[in-house]
Amino acid sequence: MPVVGFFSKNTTIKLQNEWEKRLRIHFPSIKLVPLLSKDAEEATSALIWKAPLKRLEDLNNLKGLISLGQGVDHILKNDSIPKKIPIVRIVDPYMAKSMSHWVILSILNFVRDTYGYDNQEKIKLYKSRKELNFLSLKVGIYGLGAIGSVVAKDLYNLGFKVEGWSRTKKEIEGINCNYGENSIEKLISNCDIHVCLLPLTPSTTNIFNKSIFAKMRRGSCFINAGRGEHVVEDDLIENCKSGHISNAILDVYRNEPLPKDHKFWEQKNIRIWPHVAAETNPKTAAKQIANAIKCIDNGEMPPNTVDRNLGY
Ligand code: NDP
Ligand code: OXD
Repeated sequence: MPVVGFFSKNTTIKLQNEWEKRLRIHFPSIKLVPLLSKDAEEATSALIWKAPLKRLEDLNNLKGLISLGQGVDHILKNDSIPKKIPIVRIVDPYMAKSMSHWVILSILNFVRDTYGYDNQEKIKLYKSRKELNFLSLKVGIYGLGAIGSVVAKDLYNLGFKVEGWSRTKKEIEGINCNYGENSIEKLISNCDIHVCLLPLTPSTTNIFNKSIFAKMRRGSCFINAGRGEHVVEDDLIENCKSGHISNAILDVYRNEPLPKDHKFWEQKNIRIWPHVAAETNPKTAAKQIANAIKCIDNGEMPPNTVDRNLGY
């Protein structure tokens, strides 16, 4: 019977039971135990989100780690995890679609000026506002992976011009795909809407900074659902204040939950979402996680094991 140590940011026994129920559909003998409990000392794998990573050092039977999300930065920030322990991530088409819906919602709110109409409604003002012409807007998608490639295709199918950026070469019908460090410049200067769907690695940390914002077109819209550490927050605030960035829609922050006294809350053209753009869904993700646990127990390399050298 494989014992799996479980930890999620909102660890409740209810959530753990929900995962156990879903996982048992695919692997009936799986047992989930709280990562911080004595029982976890038996665990051969751990299913975790933002766990206290020191705890892993006590688990002598541990053979593999599984992220409860698509990102693994919350695990890789501890570089003392032995290299022989595979780190597996979720890759779920449900999450990619869910993210796509959130990005589309954010972009359409920008294009149709939803927030302007919300303000007019408060003062009972019945008046048309300037609408942007979507045919002349170009969207830049930073990161064309499991999520970014789906978002790019969906936006193209909605009629937007889309340009993308990744580390290695990609071919996606209808999308102008750039790759490699220097080609980020093309997206920065060619696009009106910038969507960050990158993983957090040493090469992508603070990538959206003063010098990059300065090269964006005046009035650009900036959307971040990657990680908070992709953005130098003071540089974003400065650009939002000056109107160089006309709207920023954020789902992720350097400190989560976003502290109540954070300047983002006061900045009227920054919209705050509480890291919900694409939440992990036990129903759709359970099969691949059960399979990963099986592989780990059999000493096999599970699909979607991350490359520790690349950091994603
Ligand atoms: P993938 O690993 O599938 O894709 C990452 C993409 O980023 C790839 O296209 C990769 O290029 C590109 N990339 C990585 N490093 C660089 C670099 N230095 N320069 C240029 N491109 C780079 O990740 P996912 O699509 O599954 O997820 C992306 C991120 O989205 C996650 O890591 C997480 O941070 C975030 N996320 C946020 C959620 C939310 O609710 N806010 C939900 C889920 C994920 P290449 O293809 O060449 O390797
Ligand atoms: C993820 C996330 O990485 O929700 O899955 O941020």
